[in-house]
Amino acid sequence: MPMPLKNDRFLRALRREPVDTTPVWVMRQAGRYLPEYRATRAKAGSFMALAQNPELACEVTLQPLDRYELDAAILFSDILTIPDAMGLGLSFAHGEGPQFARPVRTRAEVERLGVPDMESELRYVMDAVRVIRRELAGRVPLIGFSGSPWTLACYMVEGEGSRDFATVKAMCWSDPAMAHMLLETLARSVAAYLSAQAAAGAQALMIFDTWGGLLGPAAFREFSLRYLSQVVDVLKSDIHARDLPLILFSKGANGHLAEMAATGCAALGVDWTIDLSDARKAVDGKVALQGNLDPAVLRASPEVIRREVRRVLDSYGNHPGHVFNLGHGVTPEVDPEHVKVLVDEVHAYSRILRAA
Ligand code: 1CP
Repeated sequence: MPMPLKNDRFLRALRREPVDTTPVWVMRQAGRYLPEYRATRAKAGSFMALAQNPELACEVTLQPLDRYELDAAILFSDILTIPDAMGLGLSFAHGEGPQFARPVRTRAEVERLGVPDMESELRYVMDAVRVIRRELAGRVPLIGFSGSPWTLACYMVEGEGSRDFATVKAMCWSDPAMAHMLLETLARSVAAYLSAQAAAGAQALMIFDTWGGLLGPAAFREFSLRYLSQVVDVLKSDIHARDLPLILFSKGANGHLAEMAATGCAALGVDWTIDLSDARKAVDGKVALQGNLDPAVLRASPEVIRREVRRVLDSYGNHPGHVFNLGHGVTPEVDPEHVKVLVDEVHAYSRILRAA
């Protein structure tokens, strides 16, 4: 029998139920800004060796929880595990950006792609989920995650990170049928991947559509939102995932919050370019919101961090359904003490807000 949760604020907030204080976690909370993370990665030898070792992946997942009063853990892995399992050959050059040995460019290459087998080719991810759930022993809930079909396609076609992902966008315009074939395979893979993480013990699920905002409105609907929606539909009728809250995060797509909320997800991640009060109006209170402090604020002084945390909490106001987070991942040069300032201020100030 799994242990009952000692801290369920995060899950309660996602269900828009009342909580004693606003739950908080930080995107990329396990990462290069932590010296203990860098030490474990050095021990593993490389980022992929770390991600593929369930015990070490568990160790780095728990590191930020030992430092800060976080209300959720997130599986330590990467969104690019799916394309790697499809045979594209993932590596990280000198711990920097990702690179694929075999990017997908032609129709034949798209046709050859299949949905990976979750309990063999991606078994290391499911094993990590099982080990982390055991070691968490009910401290906080565990978030499983995937990239969105569109964001995975960006990396698979480009072959590496990029500012504009012009190669995949060119494919969308020059051969839309081929782009859709790729996105269909990815949507089935993402749904199967998240279902398998739910079966292994994940307690909430999040989809990162980091590059949704590169698309204009019509293209966003056609190449990103349509497939996010497909994944939500599959998960809603999936025996393992149907009771888990699902968070969708499309960075730079604040013009689409209402449409995204209409997919039936539980919550939306929000970047820092919109006030949460406006985001709440856009979704009409129908989903929870997660966000949205600008990660660059963590480079400022503790006084400024506290002030900006309060600004985000005030903007959401005293309503149910807020999970505090950054608007994107914490960056490597951030002082770990500044993350503590953020987490503690979220809890302290949101208690005051509730009492007011
Ligand atoms: O050497 C290292 O340590 C590399 C840094 C790193 C880390 C810490 C990478 C390479 N991936 C991760 C872990 C990771 N990636 C997590 C772990 C859980 C957490 O603590 O949050 C998660 C959720 C991701 C998700 C991820 N990977 C996204 C989506 C979220 C986002 O930040 O937009 C994306 C786009 C990636 C690709 C990727 N993997 C790694 C890097 C440096 C990148 C970005 C490359 C680029 O800029 O295009």
